Amino acid sequence: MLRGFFYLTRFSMKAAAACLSVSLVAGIAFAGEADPALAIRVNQLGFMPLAHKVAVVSASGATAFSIVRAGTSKVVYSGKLSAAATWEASGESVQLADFSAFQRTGDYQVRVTGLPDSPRFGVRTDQYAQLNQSALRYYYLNRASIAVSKQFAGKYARAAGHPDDRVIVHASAATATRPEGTVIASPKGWYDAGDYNKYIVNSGISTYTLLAAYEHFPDYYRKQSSNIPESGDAVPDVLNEAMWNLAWMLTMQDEDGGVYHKLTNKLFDGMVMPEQGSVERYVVQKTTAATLDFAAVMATASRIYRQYDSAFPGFSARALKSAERAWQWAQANPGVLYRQPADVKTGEYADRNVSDELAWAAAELYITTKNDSYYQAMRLPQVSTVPSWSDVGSLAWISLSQHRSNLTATADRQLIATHIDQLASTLLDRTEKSAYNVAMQTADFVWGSNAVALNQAMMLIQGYRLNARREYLDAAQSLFDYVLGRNAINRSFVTGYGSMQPMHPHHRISQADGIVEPAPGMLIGGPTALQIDARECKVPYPSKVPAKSYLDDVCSYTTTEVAINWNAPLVYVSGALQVLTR
Ligand code: 9MR
Ligand code: 9MR
Repeated sequence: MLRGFFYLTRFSMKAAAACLSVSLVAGIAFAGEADPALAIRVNQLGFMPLAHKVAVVSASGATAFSIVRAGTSKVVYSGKLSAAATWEASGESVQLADFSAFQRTGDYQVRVTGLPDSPRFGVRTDQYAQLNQSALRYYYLNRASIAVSKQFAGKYARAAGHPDDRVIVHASAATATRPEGTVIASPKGWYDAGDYNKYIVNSGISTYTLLAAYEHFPDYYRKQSSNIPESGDAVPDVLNEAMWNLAWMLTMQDEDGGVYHKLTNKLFDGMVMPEQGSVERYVVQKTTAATLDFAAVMATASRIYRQYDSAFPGFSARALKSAERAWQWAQANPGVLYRQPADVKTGEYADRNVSDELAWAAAELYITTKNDSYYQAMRLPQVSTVPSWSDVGSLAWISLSQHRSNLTATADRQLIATHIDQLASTLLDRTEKSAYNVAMQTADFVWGSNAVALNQAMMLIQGYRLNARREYLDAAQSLFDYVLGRNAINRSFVTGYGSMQPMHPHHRISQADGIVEPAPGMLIGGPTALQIDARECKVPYPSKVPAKSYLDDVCSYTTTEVAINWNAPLVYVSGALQVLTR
């Protein structure tokens, strides 16, 4: 099996990368032989000097590794490989090279005798600042209803799309005061993903995660500039960016306090630029999930923007009032689930259980108003879970933990700490038992698996912020490494970063703009064995194994799409590691 490796010891990464893409294009694996490009996997962006640093090495019988200066034979560190073990999600037998003790800045590669060197990586004190900035800029580049100008986007400049100033109330959303066909204005917001629709449920967790990044690391984000039109004003860019979506979300509240589930075309737009997209757009059905997510985000925004009232006059008060009206609507309408109307074919975000949304909204309203009745309305399950668009319960624990020294006597501080710590410790336990040293398990390879990894990292970071257990931060680092190349296909899953990058995201702008390189800083969905799009792909998936079931092709919307809820934890985690590992 290792035959191919011996003469490939100095096999350059570029050649290896070329080989891999050729094999993918041709749809053939290296039959019977381990893929040389897969020998040593490492975070291809690199590390902060004081970070936990681990590479994954295909088991080859070797027992030692070294770190060399990139492109040379100058050994700067040597260590022992761990015993071989199998990662169930990829079926591979691998060893770990832990070089955390090596802290010198520079550019390096991992070397194991008999294997091709790892991709290059850097060690620097500001290693994640630029990625954090690009990840945030993704939101600017995907703003609806505004042109993206050359000054702020360079070659990614584009015309305005989807003005959404004349949106039609769909039959499913009709009321006596806004009958079917009523026209409302609902501009701004971010495009959800590869498609141009705007969905409140997914906006909830996405906007919250950006607001939490600011609320947890205000000093960092006050200094961070992301070169957007608002840069240089008195407001941190992350809050300026979030405001673009908050302004849209406010328009999605009906007069009775309920919130429309989505603003959408009837059919997905083709693979066209925004300005060529459909102008006939609808607001569809008010739902309990959308209304509660809205309440949670507006309550959060109200307390965060309070100090920026001169930049956004009246916003903080308006957001709170809107959140309370949404809460009341949800109290009166506790079980209105989304049902896709027959004439609407776009994304559903149809959550079937809204108890977590209720608890999250109650928690944010409690923190912002200090009104105990909200705390009492919060009924969260005993076991906390990793957040996703449909599972937002832990967002309540994140906010309660953040504000735990400033809550009323009603709040059970111990319970809050226990919930954060239990989840972090479960994830740490999985990490320590994992052949890859990551919390990701086979069951985590769902649609958007890369965001599962980063939301796990975000929860580990909460554990670390609570009780300073260094292992939690290290386990979060491992998951960040995973999305940047230390994975079963030796690929970075972030556009523009790493030696092997996603080049064909399922993203209408990236497809239609005629530019080869997708804009940097987009996290693509990642491997999943679902393959429900396989029939639309001219090239077969190279593997059915969950952690390897990935196709860098626009056809593969389950593995290469981008989305606001996936990029948000990329912003959060890259910023947090930049701040916490210094
Ligand atoms: O482009 C659409 C993408 O944004 C969605 O996530 C995905 C699932 O809803 O659907 C994509 O649209 C595809 C449609 O579902 C099936 N026909 C081909 C479309 C484009 O690939
Ligand atoms: O991320 C969503 C995933 O969890 C769901 O299983 C899937 C099908 O409902 O939809 C995904 O979200 C897509 C949305 O429906 C439309 N815009 C693109 C989103 C990312 O693929």
